[in-house]
Amino acid sequence: MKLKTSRSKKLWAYSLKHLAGGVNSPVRAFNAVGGTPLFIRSAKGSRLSDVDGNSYLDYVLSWGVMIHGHADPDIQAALSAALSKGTSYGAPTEAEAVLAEMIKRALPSIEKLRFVSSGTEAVMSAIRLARGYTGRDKIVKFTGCYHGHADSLLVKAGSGAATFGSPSSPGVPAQFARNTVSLEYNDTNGFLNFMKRRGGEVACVIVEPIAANMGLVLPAPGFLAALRKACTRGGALLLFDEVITGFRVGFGGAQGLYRIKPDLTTLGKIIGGGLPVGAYGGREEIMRHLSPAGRVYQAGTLSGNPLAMAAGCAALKKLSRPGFYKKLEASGRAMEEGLRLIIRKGGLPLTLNRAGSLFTLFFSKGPLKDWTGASACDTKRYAKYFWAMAERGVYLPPSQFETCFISAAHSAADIRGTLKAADQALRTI
Ligand code: KE4
Repeated sequence: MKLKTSRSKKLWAYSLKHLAGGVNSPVRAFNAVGGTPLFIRSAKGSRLSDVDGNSYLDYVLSWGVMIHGHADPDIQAALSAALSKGTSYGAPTEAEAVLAEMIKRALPSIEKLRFVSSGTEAVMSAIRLARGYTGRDKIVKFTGCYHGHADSLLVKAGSGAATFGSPSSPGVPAQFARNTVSLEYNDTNGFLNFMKRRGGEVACVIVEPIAANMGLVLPAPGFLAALRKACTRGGALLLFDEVITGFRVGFGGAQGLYRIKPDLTTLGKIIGGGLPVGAYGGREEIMRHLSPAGRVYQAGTLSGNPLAMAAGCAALKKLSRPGFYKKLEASGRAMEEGLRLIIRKGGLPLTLNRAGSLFTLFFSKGPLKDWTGASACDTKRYAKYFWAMAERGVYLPPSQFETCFISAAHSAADIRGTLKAADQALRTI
């Protein structure tokens, strides 16, 4: 049945008058799936409600932030208590150090950290720190990985496999892009060959240890270990961008899961409990180069904001409870088993990748292990699937190149209902 979207349509026309592109982040404009973006009125637990009164099981969860589900009572209570004391001081507070200590306990590779206000700000600052610490300019990233919109990272792969990049956005100076090379994710040999030739110029290698921005793509066996070894050997820093995987795939993040110790880590999303937070951290002997202790400059008016710190502390406290990730894994497994059954029964070329409570159904035969594969997906059919699921009360990421997230608030009945909707939706597209 067609969705009622008259109020979303009205608000879309209104937003287009005042906001650039009608949105505050491009993916929300639904360009990849067409139609009118759904305007959300409220959210609770595993559900979103839009302004036309439609209710959805939410698998975007604010792009992975809401691991406890929406409007979690403990996080709300922590926020109200903080709110009664004001909202921002621009001065040190106890909560900043408390949250930092909680993060350090979970991620022992982090000896010191700095809070900022977004994942982009965390990555941008970590790159500057890596360059300041090593005295080198070049950085290595992997095609299909997204690390926020800092200039050095809006770079597409060079024409030759391992040539330095060119801007992937107007406004990024070519000379910035020429300091970034974008290699194929999971191409261990290609990476090692590059590092053999140019590793001495590289300040840092930045990677999503589990890639979640081309759809979900897992690291091939040995890939992350090869990055670690080559960085150690060549004097480059290994930067794990765990903005998505941090506290998502386990309390110790992907670095805990794969037992790889990066030199620097970036975090975001979950650690803010729904408020704007990013963080970057690593070995003390690197972090001491950061102002005011060192000379690498970085600052921020709302860094360590008291409300965000209170929400982050409450979110992480709940994550550290025994059995939290076991329950999330059970939900992820149930979703995977159900979708694999549907894939076997149906005739469509589909591939499912899953890591814990992260999963992506690719409209492609697969296997899906890099951007070359992901970019060949049938995005038109994905768009039809997106709307067929929305009409059945399931809100998926409005792009094939994003990842679905499950929260602790998703019940077994929610998962079953989602699988029923998927089974029906896939027969209609
Ligand atoms: P933010 O600046 O959006 O807080 O974080 C940037 C970022 C950094 N690193 C990784 C691995 C990320 O996934 C992100 C942002 N993720 C996207 C979703 N894939 C945010 C959604 C959006 O851009 O609106």
